[in-house]
Amino acid sequence: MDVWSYTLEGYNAEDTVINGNRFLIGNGYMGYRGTMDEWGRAELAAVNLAGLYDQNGDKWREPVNAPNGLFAKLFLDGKPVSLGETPALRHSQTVRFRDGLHCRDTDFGAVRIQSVRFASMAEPHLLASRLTLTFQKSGRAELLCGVVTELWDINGPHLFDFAYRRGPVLLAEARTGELSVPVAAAQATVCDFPRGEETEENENGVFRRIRFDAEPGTAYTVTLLSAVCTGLDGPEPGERAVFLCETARAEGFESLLAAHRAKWETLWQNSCVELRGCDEAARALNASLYHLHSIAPRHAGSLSIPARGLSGQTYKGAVFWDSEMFLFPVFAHTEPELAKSLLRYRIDTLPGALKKAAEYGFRGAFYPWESQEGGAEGCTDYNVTDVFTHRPIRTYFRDRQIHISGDVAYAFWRYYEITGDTSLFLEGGAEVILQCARFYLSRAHSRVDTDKVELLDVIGPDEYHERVNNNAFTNMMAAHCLSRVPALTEVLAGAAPGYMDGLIEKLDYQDDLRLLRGVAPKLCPVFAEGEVVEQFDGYFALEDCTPDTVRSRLLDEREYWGTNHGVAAHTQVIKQADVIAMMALFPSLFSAGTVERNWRFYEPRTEHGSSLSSCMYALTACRFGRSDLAWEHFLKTASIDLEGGGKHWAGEIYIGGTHPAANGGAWMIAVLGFAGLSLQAGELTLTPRLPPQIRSLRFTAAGKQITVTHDGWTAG
Ligand code: IFM
Repeated sequence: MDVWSYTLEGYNAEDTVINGNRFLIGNGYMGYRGTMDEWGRAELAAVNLAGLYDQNGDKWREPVNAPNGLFAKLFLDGKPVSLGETPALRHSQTVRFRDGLHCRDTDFGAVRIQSVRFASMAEPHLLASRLTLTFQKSGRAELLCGVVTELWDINGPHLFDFAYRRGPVLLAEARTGELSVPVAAAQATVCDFPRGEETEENENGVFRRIRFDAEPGTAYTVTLLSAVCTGLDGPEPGERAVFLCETARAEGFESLLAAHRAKWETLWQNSCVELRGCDEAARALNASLYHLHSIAPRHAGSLSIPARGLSGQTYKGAVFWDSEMFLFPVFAHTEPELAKSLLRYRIDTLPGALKKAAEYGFRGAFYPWESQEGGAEGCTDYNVTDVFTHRPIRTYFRDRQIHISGDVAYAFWRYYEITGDTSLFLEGGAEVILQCARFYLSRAHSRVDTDKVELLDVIGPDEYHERVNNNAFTNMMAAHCLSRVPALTEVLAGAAPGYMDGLIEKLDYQDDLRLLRGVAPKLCPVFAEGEVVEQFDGYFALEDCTPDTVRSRLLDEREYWGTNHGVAAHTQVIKQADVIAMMALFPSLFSAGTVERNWRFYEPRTEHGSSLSSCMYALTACRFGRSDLAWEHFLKTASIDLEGGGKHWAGEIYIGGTHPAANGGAWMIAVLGFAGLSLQAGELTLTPRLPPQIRSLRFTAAGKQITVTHDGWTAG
């Protein structure tokens, strides 16, 4: 098995959506779905842009899809040749992980179409594709290439006032509806054979018709180069896109490809985890890291990653806690600059978090549950649609999933712990922590009778139980956040004398400082050695049953399990790791025996209805020395996007796409779980617990080449 690529033979129309995700290419600036060159809106072809959002009327705000400048459709003797429309004798689609290439090879009998496509890792605005057409018999061939502006949108349209330019480079320009941000996509073509050409524009875009007499046995090669720029990148994006296409054409496909490959190679140097012993797992792990690299915002110093990456507009293109808990750890260990970009996004969006807290009547920073541009809250009050009534259901993710602020603060602290670098605190990270702590101070309730401090009416990671009291995970994140303030003061006293005093003064924080020292211990969930931690007040009194029992009660496959009347709400069945997630994040607080006891209690009660769940179970199984129990969770997590797994619907809302959190989770299980890596201020230790299926793991950490086997580990 080639562990560096994935190929699917044959064509099945039903897999079109999944394949769009599975074969996605991207470079952090944009994602290009794994669709055929000749496909369009109906097949969900899309160029998904990072960080640019638009709201159409009162529909959901979502990221913008750019016009598709890699479109090319062949007509042979006047008839279209298109997969799905034209019978194919043979078809295959491949994604190559090592160098980020998408390849298709379709033999239609009369003609064979092959293409190689990439989203340049060297030039974030550039897409390139090379088509090779080989004919069986002579005929009149016409290749319609161009920039397609008929776009797939979930809550669109988002682009208006299209203007086209024809010439050696085709250009489509438009502006977003809400903020009038210009968006431009250009296309240049290169052909090396005699042909006739003409250009045209219509309501679907701007096109070039390339006509030629096809000779049997001859391979005709056409290179398509497309540049995408927006008003967020700088002035005159249209001119810039045309210029980039012209420059790319002068440089040539081979040279562009070489630069792209060289960049990919450098990315793998630091991040590659060579897994020996199980090819299936090795390939799934490579695929996971491939997806992470394809969506990592290296072009920006301050940007995070949406929950469905750049595979489309699902989940409104929003940034969730997934970024801090599942993506940040990979980058913090392999590419700290990128980890900083993810955290800077939270620094830059602090005003949005302050505003949200104030809107709910609290002080401090309440980060959006679904964060969009500038920290705008994308999560709506009605986030799921009921399959029976088709009415929106009131969900409380937006208002009650308050662990998000603690998750953000946790990641800032982890960055410091892993790297020993305090610079992010001084860039604004310290202020983020202080404001998150302030939020919990104003959100918590103090009980007169018990002297306990409580967080009431919240939602933990398990979203099937809404509006519960004292969710252990949430209380722990809040307590940790509060306790970071004195810890930070101590760290910065040495690293940046006077900085905290200035900040406390600036934020008028003296009273909060006095309060929080006493509050943190009272908020922290109570747990006893070897005991099962109750997920929230009253959880143990709920009906004790399994996910299968709950599933058997569904009246509709797509029915939503959560909310007040959901099938899981009154049972102990949980959507995803919750108490176990807490134990994974705070390993030093729980003994191996306690973790195992909790694992064995909660795992059979967990639906794993979120792609974030299995990773936490796998990590904790490693902690109590049972990597064999972790193995299935690892495979499931790592292969989710190859298998097209994960949930595709929440009620009537489409939630499909790639799963960056699981991709990051796969790395965490392999490196932090199986190899047991721990980095503290750049100093590493390893506690290997390889499962029997893995012979060895090799990866780079702290500049050293680590090899882990069943006999131990070496660092070279
Ligand atoms: O952040 C997650 C959440 O925990 C479960 N629902 C999906 C979100 C995005 O991945």
